[in-house]
Amino acid sequence: MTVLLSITGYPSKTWLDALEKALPGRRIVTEPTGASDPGIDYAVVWKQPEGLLSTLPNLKAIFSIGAGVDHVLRDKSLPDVPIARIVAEDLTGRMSEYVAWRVLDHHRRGFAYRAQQAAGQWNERVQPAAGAVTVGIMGLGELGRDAAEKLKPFGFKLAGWSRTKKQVPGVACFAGDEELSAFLGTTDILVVLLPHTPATAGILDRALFAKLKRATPFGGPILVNAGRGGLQNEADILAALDAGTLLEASLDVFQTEPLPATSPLWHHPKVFVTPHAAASSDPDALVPLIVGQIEALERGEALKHLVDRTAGY
Ligand code: NDP
Ligand code: OXD
Repeated sequence: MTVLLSITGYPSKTWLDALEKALPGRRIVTEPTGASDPGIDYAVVWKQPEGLLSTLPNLKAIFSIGAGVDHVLRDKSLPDVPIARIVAEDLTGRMSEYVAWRVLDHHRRGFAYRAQQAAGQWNERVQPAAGAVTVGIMGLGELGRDAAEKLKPFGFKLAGWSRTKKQVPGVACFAGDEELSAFLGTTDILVVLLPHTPATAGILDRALFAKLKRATPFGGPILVNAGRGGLQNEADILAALDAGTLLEASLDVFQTEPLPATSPLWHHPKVFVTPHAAASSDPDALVPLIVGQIEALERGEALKHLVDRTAGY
């Protein structure tokens, strides 16, 4: 059995080491041998070169090393084999830490206090109670539901939006295009944990920001996007921040990554930038899960966490 590891834009050595450790005696390669390598059974990928996987006649499955699969599906010549993504306590926990961190920083007026500290100002800001604030989560999947659970103990009001209707205790659940405006109208802090699909591309735009609750306890709505950069229109975010349609934003993902040095987002006083680091994929935690999936498939069992290619996630 041979596994192809194809990772671009991301250090791959730690993944290679972890795969070799977890699959002793098996062949792990980082590129096919020849144009049409018949020996490769499985591909473990992040942004694999387009067309690469279609050259492998005996490929049985593709494994994304992340929760998202837009980086896999952008290759329009993918072979017709199952694609599985990561669903893991480790990755989910990291994302919920990021969400709690950003929501609490905005809620506790981190932007205002950092600016005041820089100016040497002692000035207590109005601090709304958590119970007076609604955190609206776009995407009530593995990550969105866990983030909601982790925010609950602080006492925030919670809302969530998904494609199909969900029942999550303590979360006001909205679904579909028809309920998007109602969801946005209840939201003070918008947390985005959607996948990037044809249906969600560019969804975070001027029109959407205008539907967020205006009279929030902070004086305007706040955006936190850790989903994908392709969800957001960055010119619209900047215009909304400058017009006050958005008060502040925390962005972990960008239309172009790394974020170009010329982007005004880097230096905007109302923007907090992290380098697509909200929930890193840790090979030590995730390789055992991928190897477990390969072993299950070899025993004739079904793969878990399969991707619906038509829906795009
Ligand atoms: P899931 O597939 O478990 O959840 C996706 C959620 O989005 C579901 O609730 C789904 O609805 C909803 N959704 C999808 N399309 C639409 C739509 N058109 N309209 C409304 N809702 C929609 O994914 P995860 O929670 O595991 O991950 C979410 C995303 O987070 C990933 O795809 C990835 O892009 C991003 N991510 C970012 C990381 C980072 O470090 N910044 C790390 C890991 C992930 P339904 O429930 O009805 O299917
Ligand atoms: C992922 C990511 O999809 O890290 O897991 O972005």
